[in-house]
Amino acid sequence: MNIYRQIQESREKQKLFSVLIDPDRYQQRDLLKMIDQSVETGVDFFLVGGSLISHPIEPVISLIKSHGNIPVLLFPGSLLQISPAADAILLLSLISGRNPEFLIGNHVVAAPLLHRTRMEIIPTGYMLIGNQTSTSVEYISNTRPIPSEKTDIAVATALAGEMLGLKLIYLEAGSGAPGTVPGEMIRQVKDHISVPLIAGGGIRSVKTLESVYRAGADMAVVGNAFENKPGLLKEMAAVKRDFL
Ligand code: 1GP
Repeated sequence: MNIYRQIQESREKQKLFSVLIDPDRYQQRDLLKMIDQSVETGVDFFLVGGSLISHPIEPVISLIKSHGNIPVLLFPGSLLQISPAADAILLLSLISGRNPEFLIGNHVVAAPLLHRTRMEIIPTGYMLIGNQTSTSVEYISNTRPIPSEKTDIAVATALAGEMLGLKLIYLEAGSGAPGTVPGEMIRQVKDHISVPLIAGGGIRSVKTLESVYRAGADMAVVGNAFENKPGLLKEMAAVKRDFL
C-alpha cells in the first residue's frame, strides 16, 4: 500500500484523522483500549513519536500491528525513533527553523538505514508555529517557531518547502499547546500549496477540530486530548464524516 497516494487520493473525498501516540504517555492497557477504539471508529493513521521519549517505540508499533490494520507512520523527534516495523516515515525537515541538524544533518545519518528498510519515505515540511508558551519541540529542536500572526512567513515557508520537493506540509502548534495553529494561517497556506496539508497541536475539542478542517487542513493530528478523555476519540473520529 502506498500511503502517500492514499493521503493524496482520499483528501479529494474526505478529511483524514490521525492519532499521535507518544510511547511515554501510555500504560499498555490504556494503549490497547485506544488502539481498539481507533480501529472501531475509523482512525486513518497512527503517528508514533515525540520530541523526547524514554520508552522504545517498537513494542508500541507491534501492539498496533497486532490489533488491526491502521497504518503506522513514524513521526520521529530524533534518530532514536526509527523502526523498520512502521509502514512509513514522515521524514521531517524542520523548515520553520534554521538548525541544520533538523534540516539535513539527521537525514544524512538516517539515510543509509532508511535505504535498507522497505519503509515508505514521505518527505515532510515540518513547520512550528509559535504560541504564547514555548513547547518541547521548540526547545529540543533548538529552533524558533514562526510567530502565529506571521501568516506571510508561513505561506512563504510552505511554498519554499513544496518547491524543494517536500510532499506534505505539516503545521505544528506543538503537543499540548494552549491553542492550535490559527485558522487564517491554515487557510492561507492551504490556498498557496498543492501538496496535502496536515495540522496538529492543541486540538482538544470537536469544535476546534471542525475549525481546523474548515480552515483547510486535509489531515488533523491529535494526541494529548485522549490521554485523559478517551471517550473523545470516538467523537473526534466522527467529525470527518461532516466534511464529505
Ligand atoms: C501533533 O503535536 C501534535 O501535531 C499533537 O498535539 O498532543 O496537542 O494533540 P497534541
